[in-house]
Amino acid sequence: MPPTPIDAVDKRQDFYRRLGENALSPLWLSLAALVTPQPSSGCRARLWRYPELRALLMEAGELVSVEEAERRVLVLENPAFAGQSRVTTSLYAGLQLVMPGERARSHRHTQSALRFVLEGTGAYTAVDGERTTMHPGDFIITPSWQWHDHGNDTDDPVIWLDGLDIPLVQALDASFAEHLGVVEQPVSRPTGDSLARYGANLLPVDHRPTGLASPIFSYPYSRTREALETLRRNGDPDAWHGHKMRFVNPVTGGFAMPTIGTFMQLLPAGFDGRPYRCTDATVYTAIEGEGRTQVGDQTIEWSARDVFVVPSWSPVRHHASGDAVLFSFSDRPVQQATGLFREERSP
Ligand code: GTQ
Repeated sequence: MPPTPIDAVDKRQDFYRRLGENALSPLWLSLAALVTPQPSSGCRARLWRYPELRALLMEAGELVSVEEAERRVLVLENPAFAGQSRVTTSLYAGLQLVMPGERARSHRHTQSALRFVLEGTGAYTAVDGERTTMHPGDFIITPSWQWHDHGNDTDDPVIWLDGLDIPLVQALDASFAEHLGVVEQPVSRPTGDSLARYGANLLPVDHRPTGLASPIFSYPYSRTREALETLRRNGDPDAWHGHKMRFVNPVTGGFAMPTIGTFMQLLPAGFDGRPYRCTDATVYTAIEGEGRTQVGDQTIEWSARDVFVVPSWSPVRHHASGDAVLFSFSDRPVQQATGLFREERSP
């Protein structure tokens, strides 16, 4: 008997099925979606208003204990990545609440974390044996694999924005985590020690870097704000960014963390920025003031403590009504280290 003739389409279908059975796939069906002419994750611009976030977080405070939650956090999920705990393709963001008297127990993980304090004065986070006191606008880091626990001995709730490289570590499949076994790590250095040692334009004379992250755990807003104010007095803002600075590891001159870049910018009253785009999708929060940011053809109107996200390669224009200060973070260090970072200023 001659073989049954099958047409070319059936032959292909049969071929693709057999490829699948052999853990293979034809590149010609996926190439255009894999290697795109421009960034194409679908990541969307989105605003979270603080009053709504805060109300939901306080509800979480009543419904879930910090012991049960370990970290009482509402994750900011990009609408394009529902259920994936991503605010951008590579980064995670969340809002964390620690109520008066609470302790979030000590643990460590390979993911790096940043905290940007939005509300409450006097709570603390302990990192590597030192407690750092929190004030609104402070930028605090938890480097990879450092023990950290949080506590609030004040009479008011403390709320901060968490930024972590969770999706990035997930992509690399390099997650490790463990609990210390006691709620609080032993305190071995007084509060303020690392800031005096590494954050005063000085370094210990024989200092050798011990890790990739900045040895300064806390960048107090009082100092950041003072520098920005002086820059504002001294000259015109950059036409795209206003007065924009990046947080620095004083040992290397690089970013404060190896995977997450952090920035603070003052937009003077009436600032009307020109369009700018870059390949690092960015999470912003205002610590002072209000304004609006055009992201592509969308306009985001923000006030103090609102959080918004800008996708990769979307044109951004900032406008500020009164003086405004924006904190932001992105995966720029990774993109720069790998030669991927691109930016474009429009006239
Ligand atoms: O505070 O240690 O938002 O481990 C996510 C994971 C916060 C933290 C988050 C964490 C933490």
